[in-house]
Amino acid sequence: MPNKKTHPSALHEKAGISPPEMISSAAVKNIQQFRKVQPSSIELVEGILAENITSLSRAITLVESTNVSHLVKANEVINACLPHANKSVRIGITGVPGVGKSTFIEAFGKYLTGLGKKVAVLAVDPSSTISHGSILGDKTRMEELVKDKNAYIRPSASGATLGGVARKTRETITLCEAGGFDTIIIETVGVGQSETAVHSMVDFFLLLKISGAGDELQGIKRGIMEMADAIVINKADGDNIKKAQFAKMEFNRALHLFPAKKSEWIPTTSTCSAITHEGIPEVWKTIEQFLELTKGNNSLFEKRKEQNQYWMLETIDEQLKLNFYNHPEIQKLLDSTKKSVQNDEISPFAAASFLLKMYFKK
Ligand SMILES: Nc1nc2c(ncn2[C@@H]2O[C@H](COP(=O)(O)OP(=O)(O)O)[C@@H](O)[C@H]2O)c(=O)[nH]1
Ligand SMILES: [Mg+2]
Repeated sequence: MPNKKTHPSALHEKAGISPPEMISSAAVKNIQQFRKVQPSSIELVEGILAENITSLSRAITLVESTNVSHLVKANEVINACLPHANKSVRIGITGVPGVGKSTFIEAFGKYLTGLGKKVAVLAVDPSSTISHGSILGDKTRMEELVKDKNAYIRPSASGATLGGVARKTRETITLCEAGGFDTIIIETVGVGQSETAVHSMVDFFLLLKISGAGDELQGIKRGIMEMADAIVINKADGDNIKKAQFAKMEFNRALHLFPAKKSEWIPTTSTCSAITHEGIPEVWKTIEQFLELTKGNNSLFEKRKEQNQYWMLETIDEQLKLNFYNHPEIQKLLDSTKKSVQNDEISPFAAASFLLKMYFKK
């Protein structure tokens, strides 16, 4: 008799049903994406040139990495981006903490994106290594600019040395320019040597100030004023307008005491309010005039060439030092040699030449 099974028997197992999903497929996908192999340098470059922000951010992270294997890849990306760089206006902004740099950059940046520009905001802040980046807090302050799809805000790279932070920022400029940003704003904290570093990577250097009670000129480092292409007195609003006007006059007088600039640009002074936006468009007008002059007499490009040479030498300095101090033999000898110097057993010069000899022998 043929086995005609028309109904399931209790002796037979039912067709199984798949167990309920314990892990959501979305989460799995997320994790898999995370594990995805890192994009190649060619993929990164393609992404950057296509103005893809994720690719840009990834490339900047690569540049900022201290991992030696990343350095090779970062250099590949930068070299491929170089022919597409160099076509933005680079603006440095400095001023003591509290003067209103972040608020100013938010207002100024919004004004520029309103003109159809693509604005990248970078920062050089060596202290951020310790304080975990004051600009991180700023990023929340630049609420409007953060949301603007034509703006890109990148907190300061961390690094043990200003030279290191500055080099990374310099390379980030190249990446941003290749990524289609035509206006690069670099903020620096108004302390230490970071102004010099920023001044060496921008076309236009803006010093932000606020008015005091008649003591405007006190406490400003002469060198910083000398570097400025414009001094802008911020917070010229409310009761402060008159004082700001007065400060502007004072600074104007002081600026005349400095020697003329190679570019033939005569530094300007003005007032503005980052809150009411009064005077903000005028700052851009000044920069446009500056560009017209310095492009016309070629000093803009001359300056950039000089800056490139400067950064080449800076990078050599930095890499040599890094290599020296990371050398295993030197690391072994450094502490004991320092002690010997401290105990007057050996002169500092003899000690230095001993260590250098050990280094170059390798
Ligand atoms: N009244 C007035 N306050 C301002 C202006 N710009 C900035 N501030 C305020 O000054 C403080 C410091 O500003 P911030 O942008 O953080 O300064 P930063 O440290 O130079 O970046 C904040 O409380 C701002 O709201 C301005 O133009 N007018
Ligand atoms: Mg700030």
